[in-house]
Amino acid sequence: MHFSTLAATVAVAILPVLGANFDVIVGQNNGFTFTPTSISGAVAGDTITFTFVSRNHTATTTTFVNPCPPPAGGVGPGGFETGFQNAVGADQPVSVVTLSDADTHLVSCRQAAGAHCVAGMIFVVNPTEEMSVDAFLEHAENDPVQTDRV
Ligand SMILES: *[C@@H]1O[C@H](CO)[C@@H](O)[C@H](O)[C@H]1NC(C)=O
Ligand SMILES: [Cu+2]
Repeated sequence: MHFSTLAATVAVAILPVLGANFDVIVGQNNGFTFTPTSISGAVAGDTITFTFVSRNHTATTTTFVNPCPPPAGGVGPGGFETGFQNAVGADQPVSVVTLSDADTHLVSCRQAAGAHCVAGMIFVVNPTEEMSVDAFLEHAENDPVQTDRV
């Protein structure tokens, strides 16, 4: 084995495995939005860095059919929750979530008892043909729980 190949092999064995990071902007242009609306190919150990740029939002895992509002703490397994991140004023808070699997996760904001969610504030980790951004958005916008509540 050539020395440089050996050195590279040793380095790979010793360095910790670093996951990929996905950047998501929350509330761009003061909207009820996650930008981008989905990420694909995310696996365990990858991170999502949510940067909150307006209002006061969360990124919280929820259910596909009745997503609004997402429950505090998020829906598991593999669920996550950033907590409320207020960007009113100068701060643009950042919340980093580490994924524990490569599953599909449906994410929404739980501000205002689900009103942001019904307004279309949704995001999908690893969408599928069935659990697509469009299908999830339709469930959010038509959530009967929220309709009853408002
Ligand atoms: C953000 O929203 C939450 C939930 O409505 C609220 O409890 C919290 O006080 C808000 N934070 C700020 C700084 O306004
Ligand atoms: Cu929100």
